[in-house]
Amino acid sequence: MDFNEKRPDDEKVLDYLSSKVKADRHILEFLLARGLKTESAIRDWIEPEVNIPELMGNFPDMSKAVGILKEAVKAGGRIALIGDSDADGLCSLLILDDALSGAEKSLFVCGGPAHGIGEADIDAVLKSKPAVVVSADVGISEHKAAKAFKERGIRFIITDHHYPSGEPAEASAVIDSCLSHPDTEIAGCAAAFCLAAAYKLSLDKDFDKIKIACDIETSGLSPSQNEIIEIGAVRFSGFRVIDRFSSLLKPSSRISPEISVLTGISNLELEGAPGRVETLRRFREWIGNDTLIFHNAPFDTSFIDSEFRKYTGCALANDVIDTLPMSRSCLPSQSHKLEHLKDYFGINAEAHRALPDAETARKLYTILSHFRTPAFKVFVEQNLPLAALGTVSDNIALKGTSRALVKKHLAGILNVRRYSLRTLIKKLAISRENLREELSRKLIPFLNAPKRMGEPRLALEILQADSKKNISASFNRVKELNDKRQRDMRLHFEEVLTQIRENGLNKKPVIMVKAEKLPPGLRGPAASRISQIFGKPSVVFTSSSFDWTASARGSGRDMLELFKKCGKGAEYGGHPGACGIRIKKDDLGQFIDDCETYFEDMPAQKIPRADIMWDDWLGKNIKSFLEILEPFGNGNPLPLFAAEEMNCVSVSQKGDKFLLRLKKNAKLLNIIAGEDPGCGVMDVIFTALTRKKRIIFFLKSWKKK
Ligand SMILES: [Mn+2]
Repeated sequence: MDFNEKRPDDEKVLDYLSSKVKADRHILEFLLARGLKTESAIRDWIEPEVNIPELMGNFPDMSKAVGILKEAVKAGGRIALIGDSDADGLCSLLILDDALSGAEKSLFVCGGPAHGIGEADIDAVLKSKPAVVVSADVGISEHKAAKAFKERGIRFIITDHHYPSGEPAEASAVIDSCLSHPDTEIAGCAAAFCLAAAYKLSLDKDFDKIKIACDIETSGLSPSQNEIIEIGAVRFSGFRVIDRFSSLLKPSSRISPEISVLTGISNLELEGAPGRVETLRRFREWIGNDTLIFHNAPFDTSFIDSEFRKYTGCALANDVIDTLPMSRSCLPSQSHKLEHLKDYFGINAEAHRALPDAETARKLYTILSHFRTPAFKVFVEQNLPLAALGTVSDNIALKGTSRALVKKHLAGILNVRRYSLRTLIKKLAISRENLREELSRKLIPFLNAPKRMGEPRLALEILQADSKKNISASFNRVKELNDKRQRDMRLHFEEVLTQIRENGLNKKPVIMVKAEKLPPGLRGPAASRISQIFGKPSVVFTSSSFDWTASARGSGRDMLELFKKCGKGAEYGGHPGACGIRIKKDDLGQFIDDCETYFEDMPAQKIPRADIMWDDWLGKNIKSFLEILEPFGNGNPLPLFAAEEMNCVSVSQKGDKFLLRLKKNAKLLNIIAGEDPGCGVMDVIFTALTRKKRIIFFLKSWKKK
């Protein structure tokens, strides 16, 4: 049986981590087994934070995009927002709409059956006579739209999270996570949130003014007795870093071991440091008359002032901003140490050397300067839950930012003030308990129904409604569509399943099925269900007069790569886990053959390996363990436990499942298994599911004795 083998130095790594991170050793062991390698990655997992400044900084075009919006709004120009018509696109539109409140704007959703901005959509947008068009959850492959806007002198900002098929569309600014940081998967609405939040931040009148964030390291606490040993500084304007200054300063005597530990600077390093006088003069010249920002400014300025006087002949005369009192006034109940604030705002930076701390002070200033204004705080509270909802709806891998969004902010959806959403949550009877499941089962399909059933504009109509009167009609219409969607699915999906079983398609490494009667809008959901049922990648085709269109679900495999390899001459797009392709009728046979060969040549997916030994957990509280690791789903599968040599006490049959009672060291384990293993001693790999607070187990493998 294939348990994870412990490597000899794992214990040492665990000892180290336990001393650094406050968490149960089993959790640390589990996260190591899941491939989290660094202390900060593990800390982020245990205490996830949505890192707003870092997020915005990831997009190289952010300043440009914000500049375009500001200019247009100032001139009274109209902003047209066009989004995909699924739940992710709709959430993106709501977020941008909120950020641009007060501006002249029009909202559109893509109206065609396929993903993308169609001709009719372009016409509708142009009719609104916009100065700027912002796309949401769509746009990176929209060459036609980009060209139409450019020809008319309309500036085009793309916010998207898709890979372009071919060259990216030409736009004035591109906010696409796939282009700027493809390693962190985020939803379209998270990309839109970044632009929206950056725009909100930029409304401060001092925002673009050049400032310098600084930090120093010193040989002690007293400016009269100790010295600066390192200076770090970042000159910036808005979100844009202009220049950095970083230098050690040779001290007049050796620094103490305590200071070495505290600062991470050794005497050896300082021996080779540049001279004090020259460095201080260079720094003085570098800062010019710009405003300086420090965290706890009196400490730093007293040192700098004293050394400036001593070595350059004049005092420190620049304006100074201190982020410490700013932090006290906007977060009254927090610790205000730079370290704690970093965690609070989820700012990533190495600690304690001067330049990284200056970098932290810059990010802290950017965010605090607006958190001080209640409007930004409210904006964040109201819109992060929408970004979380879109993340869930798009089945984004639950890692990093996306995990933090869902874990920390999804619950906030119940406090979103927008009338339409509040009404939907009430009408759909969404309960607080098992919120993610409730939203996935009720709200998200409801929002997706209009797109799937060919009336995409209805969902936007509902979400824009602001009174009982104008929401009722569209609500009832969407409800009808949603009911019909469910009926259609029930009706046609059974046929698809029968077709798969009768033709043995489920025995193949990838399930490719032609679902002629399935309404095209149900292709994606059908592919998801097939992958779920059979645990394999699936491709579901529906046909039109000249071509076949398919939706694919990866079940852990990269389907976009598959399309790249086998879909010559076809149009395709999406994410590795969920994507679509359109193929000419004549090419279908060849395509299916190529895909099957491609998968047959790939190494088989490994039998699941256990993440952690259950034996160590006998008698532990597994519920709290699961709560820390939640939310589970794409990118964060349920933990697999291994238990060795369990005694099978009894077996009983329930429907087509078997309930086993296993025992070891007087502890019982109830397992639901697919087959009757016969009694004996067995090793098992199993998952633990929290469903209505009960824990259910699945037997994966066993041996008889
Ligand atoms: Mn999306």
